[in-house]
Amino acid sequence: MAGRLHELDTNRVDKNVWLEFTQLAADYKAVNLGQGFPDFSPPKFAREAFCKAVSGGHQMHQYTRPFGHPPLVHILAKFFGRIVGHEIDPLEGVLVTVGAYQALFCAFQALVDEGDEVIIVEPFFDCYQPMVKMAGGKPVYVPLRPKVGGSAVLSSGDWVLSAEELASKFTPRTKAIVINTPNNPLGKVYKTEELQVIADLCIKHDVLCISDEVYEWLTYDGNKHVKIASLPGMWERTVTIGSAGKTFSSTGWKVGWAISSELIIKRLKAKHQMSVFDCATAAQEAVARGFEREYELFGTPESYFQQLPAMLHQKRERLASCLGSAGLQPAMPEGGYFMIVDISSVTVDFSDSMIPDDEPHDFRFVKWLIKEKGLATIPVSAFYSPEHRKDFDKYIRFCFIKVNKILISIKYSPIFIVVSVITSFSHSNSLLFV
Ligand code: IK2
Repeated sequence: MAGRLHELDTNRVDKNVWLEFTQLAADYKAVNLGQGFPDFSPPKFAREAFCKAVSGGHQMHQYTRPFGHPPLVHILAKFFGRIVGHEIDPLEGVLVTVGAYQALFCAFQALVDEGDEVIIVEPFFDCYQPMVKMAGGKPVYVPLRPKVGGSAVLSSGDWVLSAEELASKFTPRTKAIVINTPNNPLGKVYKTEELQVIADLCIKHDVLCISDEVYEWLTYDGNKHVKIASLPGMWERTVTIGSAGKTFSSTGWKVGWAISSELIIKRLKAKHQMSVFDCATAAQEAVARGFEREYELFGTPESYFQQLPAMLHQKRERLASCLGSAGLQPAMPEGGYFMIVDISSVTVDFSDSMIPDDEPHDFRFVKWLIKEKGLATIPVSAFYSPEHRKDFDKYIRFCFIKVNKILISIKYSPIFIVVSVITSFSHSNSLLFV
């Protein structure tokens, strides 16, 4: 037996940016603007719904319907049917999963076969690539790039796809494309015209679309989230993925869903049945009550889907102003709760911090920032394929769904002074961080 155990390849647990940087932030007790989760509770109505579920009848503590708790699939079908302009069968067109993460996993497992090519738009949520590979597929990358010409990149909307480059990635082996709007880490909210280019190619080449829309309610400055499934000819070929964690600021509940045609959902159900089978009943019950409330209040000022982005808009401004007064210019996110900043003007001496030199620059920079200055962020090249990582290793990502005290603390703490120092020194391209 010992021999067998020796054979087990522990390297198969890949390095993971979340594990690595969350641990590092904890080890150094850093102010954590890294991983994307709120450091405050879900809204009162959601908390109360959860408590009511837990203290309710015995059924709330037992298995529910494996493909989704009935009240939840019914309200999701009703809610999203109204938005997408398509009748959704609650039992056949919706699958409830353990967070959006498992919905992604089921989608790749169900739809990608050995040798299929899957186009992934970069930067992308890091699990897409390994999940495509696990299903036997081949990831094919196409990057969003900052618009060339003009002045500095001011908004996440300045990151665009080249229609020609995108078209060149479609081959007879292409099975699916994965998009994420609003995008993590950029905050880009795709415009209808941009989605139309993608939709036209999907229809032309008979390709499926996996659309990760976990930040769908979080848009700013009048930008509107558009569902690619709502474009003509796209409903049948799109899997739309959502997350209660992002919707109701409750990432620990791990409730997500996939919505699509009956044919596609049937295939996802088969994977779900063989992996997870059933999701936590009480959490699903609470999410159902949350959506029922939001259905009634939709578009009114009382709706959480109005209140959360309004609150986040202020946090976005606050963080941008802290960074701006330190001379760092963020690409203002149109959506989501992340902001990326170009660090290329900052020169750092890593030699004292024992940071390995075989890593991308942004990884080294973030490690240095955590270890030496007590501020945790996330390196943006983690959201790129190994092939393109080197071209995008000059950005770091800040998460701004944090209590104001934390955001303000950046401004008044030594960290902020350090950030200011970073920038003032960077202007002369000299370096002194002591
Ligand atoms: N899709 C995207 C684009 C996500 O960002 C996430 C979750 N979180 O990201 C943490 C971070 O970037 O710091 C998911 C899917 C997974 O969502 P869930 O938590 O519902 O599984």
